[in-house]
Amino acid sequence: MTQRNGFVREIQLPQIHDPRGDLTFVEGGNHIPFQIARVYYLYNVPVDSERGGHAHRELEQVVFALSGSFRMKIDDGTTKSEYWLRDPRKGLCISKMVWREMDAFSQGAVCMVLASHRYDEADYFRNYDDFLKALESETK
Ligand code: T46
Repeated sequence: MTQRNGFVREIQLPQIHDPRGDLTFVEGGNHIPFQIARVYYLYNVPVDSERGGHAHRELEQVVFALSGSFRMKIDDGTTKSEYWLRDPRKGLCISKMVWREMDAFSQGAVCMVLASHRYDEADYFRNYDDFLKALESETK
């Protein structure tokens, strides 16, 4: 773990360097701060695509660029930040209640996500104002 910024932190995975090709591994219960319930990946992403645009009530995730690069824009309701993912050894761990948007995909980019829960549409805030209202009610 290399860096913290509120609700987001970077996770550095090991790399086994080898002239035959590099190898990186992820161990549940070791590198990832939650039990992995789901893995999904984005591929065949058009370079002008914009994804995300939502927050999650409970879900935590670690996002990797396995190939190529893209930008993640992060908003915890108070602070906005940007992360460029381009190293398959480095994941971005995103807590619950964080608004995220993704863009600037390079040609052939592959994004892999390790998630703490199975897919549940009811876990999403897809409306930014609803997300802000929920944050406000949490702090009351
Ligand atoms: C995030 C970024 C990186 C499923 O049926 N199962 C799944 O596991 C997922 C993730 C999605 N879906 C369905 C739900 C929607 O009908 O696939 C469609 C697109 O899903 P979503 O709007 O979540 O896709 P993205 O790429 O905009 O966002 C996803 C994650 O939800 C999000 O948390 O950080 O990838």
